[in-house]
Amino acid sequence: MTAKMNNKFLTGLAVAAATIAGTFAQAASASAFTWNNSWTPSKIYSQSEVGFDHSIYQKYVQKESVEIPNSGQFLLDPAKLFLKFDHKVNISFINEGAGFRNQLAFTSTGATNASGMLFNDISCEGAGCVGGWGGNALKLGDTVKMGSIKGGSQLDFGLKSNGFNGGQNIFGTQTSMNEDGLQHVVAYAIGTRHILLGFEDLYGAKGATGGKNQNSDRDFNDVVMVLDVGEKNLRVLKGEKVPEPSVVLSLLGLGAAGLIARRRQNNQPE
Ligand SMILES: [Ca+2]
Ligand SMILES: [Ca+2]
Repeated sequence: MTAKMNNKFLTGLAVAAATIAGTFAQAASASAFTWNNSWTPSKIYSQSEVGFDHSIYQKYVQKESVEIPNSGQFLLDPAKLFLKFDHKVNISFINEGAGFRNQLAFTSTGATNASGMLFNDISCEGAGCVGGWGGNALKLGDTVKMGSIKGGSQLDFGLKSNGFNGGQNIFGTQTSMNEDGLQHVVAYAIGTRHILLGFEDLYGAKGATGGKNQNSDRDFNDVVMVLDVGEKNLRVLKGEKVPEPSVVLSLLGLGAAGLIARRRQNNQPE
């Protein structure tokens, strides 16, 4: 990795994420991403149908086979994408530079329990695609609506490497739970409400061969998505102070239960 490459990367992804503190409201559960083979593909909307514009995110997509150096130091922790506020979460396809036809799924646990396959064939063809290796299933900016996710939910994402063609390697956000013990997801806060997610689909360390290793380039551009979590959630993920959603709860009359609980606590002997 040359200094020039480092600088290029720094002025791309890292500068955009430079203000991120990376503090999160809750720790993720220590479990691997569990794939459900009965999931069916989600409905895909064009970016014009959902008012999305992929073009402003293309500058963050790493060049093909260019390793992201020391990616850990720039990360939001993709294993701790906790939403504090209700939001209709969308995920949009930004690009892919992969020969594999990967699949992406999500889970939400906590206040909203949901899961599903988001994209079942992440293959891009045409102008603007990093990779043009067949499939042609997605256009830049194509979007899946993940639905209304309640505040108090933990989002997680898993990649099935070459899943459309029967691949079985599943890579999740929790590095220690991946079979090769390596990081396969990077996350960066972008703008006011979006999180950029980049995935590496090849097993093993950079250049490693033999066994299950796949001579990985560790470029993290094999699937690149943008997740809309809303402004308040992103601010929380960036470690900023945001007014508590309990204010809204009390307006709905649900605060009474909290008051009773608090009185009970106060009655406890010290
Ligand atoms: Ca790639
Ligand atoms: Ca790669």
